[in-house]
Amino acid sequence: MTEDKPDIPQLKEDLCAAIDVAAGLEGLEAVRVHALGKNGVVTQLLKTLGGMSPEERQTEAPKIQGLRHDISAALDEKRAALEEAVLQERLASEVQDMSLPPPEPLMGSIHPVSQVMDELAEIFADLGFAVATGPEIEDDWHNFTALNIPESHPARAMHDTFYFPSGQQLHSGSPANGDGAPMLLRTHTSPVQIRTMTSQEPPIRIIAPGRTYRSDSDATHTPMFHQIEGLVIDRDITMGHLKWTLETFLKAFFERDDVVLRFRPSYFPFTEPSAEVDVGYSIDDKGRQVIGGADHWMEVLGSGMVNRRVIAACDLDPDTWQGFAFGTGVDRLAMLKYGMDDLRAFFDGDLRWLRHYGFSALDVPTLSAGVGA
Ligand code: 2U9
Repeated sequence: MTEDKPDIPQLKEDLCAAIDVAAGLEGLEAVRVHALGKNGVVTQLLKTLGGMSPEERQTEAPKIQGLRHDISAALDEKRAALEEAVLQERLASEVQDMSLPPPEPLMGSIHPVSQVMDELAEIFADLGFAVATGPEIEDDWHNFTALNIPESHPARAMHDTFYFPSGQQLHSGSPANGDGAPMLLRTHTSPVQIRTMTSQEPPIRIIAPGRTYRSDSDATHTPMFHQIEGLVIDRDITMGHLKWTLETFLKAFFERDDVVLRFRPSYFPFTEPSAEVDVGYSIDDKGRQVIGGADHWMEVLGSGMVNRRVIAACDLDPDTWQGFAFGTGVDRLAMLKYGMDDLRAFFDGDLRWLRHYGFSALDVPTLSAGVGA
């Protein structure tokens, strides 16, 4: 071996000794950089292969590459041993206190009105209906006039409307709003359907759930209550479509196949013909009303074919477009399904009531799992 030739066995011995004594992962990394880093001793040796004659390279290359391989393997082995030691040390020093109390249970609950609104959205989504919303402060045209309830109409008085002091313009942009007519709290969600009909092309299939207001307060009426209305506008729509939709909806909502409906002729200014819908129920051993059968009847919905005048008010041709609509009270549906007897308790904010009747935030209504899980 000539003078300038490196002593590979010696180098290997020195590097292996350094690897052996490396105390931690950082120390080992320093040895790796010293040997195999960009300017490491083994790397430098590998670079010398380029300057050798083919004969010399044939004898030297296996030695240098063997050195790199051995050092690399020694480093891997030592790293695994050090990592294992670190793990063992953590396992020995960290303790799990199995006597710690469990986490606090979830706070709060979903109000039955929100739960029923979610159930309704789920059921109607399955039937192809989108959810539409609109302002709770409305103008006269969207809440009344467009719905075929002109100023002199007795239905205006029936609605017990909350008006804002006149001249107070909180909202603008509707055709009949420029004349200073007072704004009002919507008395039904129907203006949402009017806004949809004037801004979207048919076919339309929407439900409009939300808060509504009437100056009325007793055991069965609160000044603020929740409604859901539905609207379909398309070609060749008949009362058959209305009947099937309401039957399918009520069967899904009450989760029973024996729901029986009765359609009674009625009158609403915005539908012609109009029908009130009763659902059959019976009384169980404990005197409770149970939906199903045809022993007794209770009114649950109003409905009808959308009045031609309403379609025309929204600038659609009533000879081309027809539709059906329906409306019901969400609070009332919640009471019927979940057995509450006093509507006023819905809005008292009594935590005991909410704990009793509320739903878990984790129980999201789905058709597959049952909408009222
Ligand atoms: C448009 C056209 C027609 C919605 C309808 C009813 C019948 C109805 C009441 C039920 C109980 C309200 O909560 S309640 O007091 N609603 O009886 N609602 S048809 O008809 C419409 C709506 C919008 C454009």
